Amino acid sequence: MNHILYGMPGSLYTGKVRSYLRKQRIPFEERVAGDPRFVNEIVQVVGRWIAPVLQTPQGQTLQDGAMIIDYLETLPQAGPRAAPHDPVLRVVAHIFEMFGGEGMLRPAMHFRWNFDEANMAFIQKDFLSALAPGKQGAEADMAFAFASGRMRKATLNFGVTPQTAPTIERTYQDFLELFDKHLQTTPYLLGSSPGYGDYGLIAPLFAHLARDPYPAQMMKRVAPRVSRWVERMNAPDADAGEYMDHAPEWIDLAQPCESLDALLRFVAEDYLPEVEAMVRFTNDWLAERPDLAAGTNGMPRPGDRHIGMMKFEWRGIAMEVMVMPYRILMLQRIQDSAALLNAQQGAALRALLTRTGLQQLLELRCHRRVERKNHLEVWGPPHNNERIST
Ligand SMILES: N[C@@H](CCC(=O)N[C@@H](CS)C(=O)NCC(=O)O)C(=O)O
Repeated sequence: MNHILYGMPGSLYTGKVRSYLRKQRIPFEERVAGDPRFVNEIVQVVGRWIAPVLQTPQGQTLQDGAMIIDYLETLPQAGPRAAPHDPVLRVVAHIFEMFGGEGMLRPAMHFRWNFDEANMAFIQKDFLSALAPGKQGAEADMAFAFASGRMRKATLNFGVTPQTAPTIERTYQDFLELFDKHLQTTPYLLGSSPGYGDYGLIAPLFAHLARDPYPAQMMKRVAPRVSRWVERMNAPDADAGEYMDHAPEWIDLAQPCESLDALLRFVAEDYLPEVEAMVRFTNDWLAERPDLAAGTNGMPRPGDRHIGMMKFEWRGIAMEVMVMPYRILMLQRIQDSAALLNAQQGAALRALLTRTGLQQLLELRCHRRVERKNHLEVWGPPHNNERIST
């Protein structure tokens, strides 16, 4: 039996896992979330409706894109590992994994849900074929109204409003230009094969930003190399003929790479303020709940994914967004990989992050770790002897 991937073509996080499975040439079968086996069996096991879910040939059920890739990395594969050999590059890869999967939700959701004239006919058909296969008429209309209503609400809760939209559009275009420039010399983010960073970035850049009609056209116009990278990320081979033999196996951080620095500076401006605010909010939230049992998430409905709404200033604009413990888990991945570095590597990483404005990513910590249990994010035990400060 093959691995089975449950998700849908229009799903952001499914795209991350699909791309990985293809790149590793791991045989798999994809099933849509409207498949009765997902609705009747998988949702019961996972405890909530969420995609992607991977079922292994041994019958194990795994949820969450990052956890699924971590599991698949332990298998003998045909393709390149997601973790770069250089441990410093690995930290950089996890920074882009977090930024792609979390920091880029605003442009992804904005360009999907706020361009109805260009997008809606496609999105409706695309959603229905995956969520309600075979359904028509009023039943289909109701299914789409429910799904799109939820996603439009989520769009607002991620911080996409009429006040923030013009800046989201402008800065997404900046990102496209920077990434396009970077791809001039390398087919993947950090060299000749895809890594955690590419898998993070493909999440928003495939289903939403390369596939929905309005942003797809924009990507082709503004950043043809990014559009090619999206194709490449879905190909089982390296699909990088245009680089001939010029691309480095891995980017050498000992040499200046201005286009990578520029991307990291973009992450610092675009996302670091939100990470800072999230850690502060979460530490206050935890301080108010000193008795929260380890292994629980403290939510009235355990399947809920955000602990509250926080305000912070984003590029000079007041922004209000959900605070999601999952994002703390992604931050921990960066910090855990940084903790493995020796003194020389640590110094190289600090130099890179200091010159790009991201040094705080290594310092911002919550008073309790986020762990995963029964397919949910839960709080780990309180740290012992740790200075509590917010
Ligand atoms: N961090 C999770 C996020 C999964 C996620 O948010 N998936 C979306 C689809 S792309 C979903 O299931 N949304 C349903 C909902 O929130 O109701 C992962 O990587 O698996």
